[in-house]
Amino acid sequence: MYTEQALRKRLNTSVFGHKIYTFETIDSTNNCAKAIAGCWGEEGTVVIAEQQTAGRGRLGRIWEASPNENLIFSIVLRPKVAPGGLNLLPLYAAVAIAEAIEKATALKVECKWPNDLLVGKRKIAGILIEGSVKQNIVEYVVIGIGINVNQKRFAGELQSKATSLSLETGKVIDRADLFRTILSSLEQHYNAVAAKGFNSIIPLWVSRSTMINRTISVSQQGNVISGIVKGLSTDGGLILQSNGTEKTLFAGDVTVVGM
Ligand code: BT5
Repeated sequence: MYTEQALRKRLNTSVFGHKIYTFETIDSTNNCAKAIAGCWGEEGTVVIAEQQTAGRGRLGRIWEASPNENLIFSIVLRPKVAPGGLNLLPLYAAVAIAEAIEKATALKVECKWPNDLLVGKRKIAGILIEGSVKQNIVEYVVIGIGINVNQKRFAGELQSKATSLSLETGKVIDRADLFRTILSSLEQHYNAVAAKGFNSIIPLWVSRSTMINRTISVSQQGNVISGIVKGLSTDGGLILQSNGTEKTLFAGDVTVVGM
């Protein structure tokens, strides 16, 4: 079980992780972080757990992670971004986490729109952004992060879709070290995008994606749209050329044809 003290040791951030709440078991770190944010919890507050009883992905899907082997945490942010820019947040988080994982393990990490990180085409991490907008102002954003670290076995459909840092490197990864590296990368990129604009993350994200110019199909609650990925819009949408027209999508599950 993590202790706040152990996580904080050698942490070199100034705002991210200023407060860290650790839990053995929790329903979802995102629920707790949202409750804290709703009570004016400070930017950079982290909620981290060994186990979630209701860990979730988008649209209520389940995030499965065996206890004591992975990283499961959420961060409270109060970005100065218009509601229309919120789709850039998962891209920012994906780039920062990918960079940190590469620094810690030397693995090559790929970004898959909108919120996945892949190693060798398998999902190694997922990002869940939730927030509150009041009177057209972003009140807070919670970034929930699940990373498969030392887990070696996955059940059901995940057997063929998921992987972990340990499976990919053949090593046991120090989770506290990785947590600090990720927090530091998230803070550095946050400061950079706050200064330059959140859409400055787009070229970094694109350079980590193999989706551009590929044929994909995007499933959106039962509807499937196929087309060729032309890039990202300045507000983080996926530009798809489909049936002779360009469409910009803001949500959906992507399958890359031929993968
Ligand atoms: C995500 O959703 O990938 C976002 C996952 C975010 C999880 C974190 S953990 C901390 C925080 N607290 C929470 O309650 N959540 C966040 P989505 O794109 O909807 O993908 C969900 C799908 O990923 C599932 O339906 C499975 O197919 C797959 N999946 C579930 N667990 C996985 C795992 N450990 N590794 C890889 N894939 C997984």
